[in-house]
Amino acid sequence: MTEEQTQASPITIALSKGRILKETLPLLEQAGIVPAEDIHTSRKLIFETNLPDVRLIVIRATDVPTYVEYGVADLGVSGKDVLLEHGAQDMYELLDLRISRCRLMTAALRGHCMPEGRMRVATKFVNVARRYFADQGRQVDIIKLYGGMELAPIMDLADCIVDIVDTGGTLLANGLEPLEHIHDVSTRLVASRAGYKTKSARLQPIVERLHKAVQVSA
Ligand code: PRT
Ligand code: MG
Repeated sequence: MTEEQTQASPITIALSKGRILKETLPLLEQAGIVPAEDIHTSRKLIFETNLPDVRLIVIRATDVPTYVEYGVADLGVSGKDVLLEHGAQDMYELLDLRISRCRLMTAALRGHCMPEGRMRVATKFVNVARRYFADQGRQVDIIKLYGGMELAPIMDLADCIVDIVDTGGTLLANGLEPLEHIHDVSTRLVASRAGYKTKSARLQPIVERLHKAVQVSA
């Protein structure tokens, strides 16, 4: 892109759909960024805002790092769990938005001992799990699942799971208990390194306003 095009193109912020979105919109509003229509009821994926040069895209949480990494989105709002799983290299973590907080943990059937040798681990966080157990020198077979991880130990598909825990209620309801803490999770504002450099003059005021919004909401 030429300098002129960089100046003219809108700032695009990629938002994670679902529970993160619900907590992101009030923060954006506090920062003076308001979607031109109701994101919750619309089926659109791109939204203009009250600011003529800022638009929002609303996508699957796991796709946000990809849009940012390729420079298609200038900023992204993404869970730390998603960033860890994605790898998120060449990205700046600009702010901790302190919303949608939870923990990445291992969990297993209550009272069950872990096997001595190779362990089967069911998770959608395959990269996080692989790194975590490798760092500990533990031998594991990772089984990729897309949801309902709690079922895997019950059905003896796996010895343990790596999943998100908040209150612990879901684990409890399924006869599981949280075991090891892998990482604290909250939602982060990210930018691609390359993109942030070229548009920094326009991005910095937005980041600054969001920073203030986080402090006000804390
Ligand atoms: O669900 P889907 O596959 O469509 O998309 P998604 O899971 O990517 O999106 P969504 O809307 O579920 O949001 C997920 C993001 O929210 C995660 O990436 C986290 O960054 C964040 N987050 C915060 C959570 C939770 N808290 C949370 N409690 N994501 C999921 N959970 C689930 C968890 O998977 C488990 O089933 O809630 C259950 C545990 O909660 P407790 O309170 O019972 O322990
Ligand atoms: Mg979910």
